[in-house]
Amino acid sequence: MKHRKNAILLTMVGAVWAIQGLAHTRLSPATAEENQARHATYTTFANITHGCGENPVIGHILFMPDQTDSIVETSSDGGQTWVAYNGPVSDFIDAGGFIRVIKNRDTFDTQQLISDSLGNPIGYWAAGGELPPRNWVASMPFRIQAVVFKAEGCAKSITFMPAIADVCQVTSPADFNYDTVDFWVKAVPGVDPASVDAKYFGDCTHSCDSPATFKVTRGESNPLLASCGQGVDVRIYPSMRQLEENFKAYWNNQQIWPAP
Ligand SMILES: [Cu+2]
Repeated sequence: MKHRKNAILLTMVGAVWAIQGLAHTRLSPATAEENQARHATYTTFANITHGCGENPVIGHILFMPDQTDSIVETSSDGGQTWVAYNGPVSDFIDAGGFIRVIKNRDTFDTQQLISDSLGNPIGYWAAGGELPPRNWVASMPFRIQAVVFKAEGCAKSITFMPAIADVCQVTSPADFNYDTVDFWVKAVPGVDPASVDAKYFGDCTHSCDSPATFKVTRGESNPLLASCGQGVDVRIYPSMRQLEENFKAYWNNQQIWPAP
């Protein structure tokens, strides 16, 4: 009996460790349903749960895939395997995924919008504050523009994978590592893991190729056409070009991160 109790206790301790190990920066809530109402948005929060090793988080940057040259993939087996889709995401959705930042200074004093080349707001950076390396959570609130699925498109869901960096030390890309910055980014296919570009995907000492997600499912009032069969799940994430362009914070026209 005593052994059994110990075994249960050990299992519970193991579970707690496992949960802590998984506590990367994620969105919550991370799911929503199609909403065709004008100006509809989904409210969510980026929750930062730890620093970089023993270093506090002093800056945070998040942006959505820009929907122009982002990588679009589809899955016909419930998300087990994904294949590149050779077309724009507008084959599947009318619009959606742009953001509105909810003003707040809970963790960081300064926030600025990041826009795509067409002026659509796709993200923000925040700085001027500090999240201790452990046992605290920063909750960054924002809204995501609601998604409308194209009636003739065959998507039954779309998952946005924003790119996120939690910055602990201002460095140049050459010094991105476990102690200086946590990246929550979907790795771009075809990029050499040993290259500088791959540094945007995260240090695998802690976690790499580990993006946050926001999944929107098709509404019941907009059923798939019979010609779509079972339909496909779609996911979209930033291209290498976008990562290089948007992983930058400017203040008074000066680049403040990464260090030049
Ligand atoms: Cu983590």
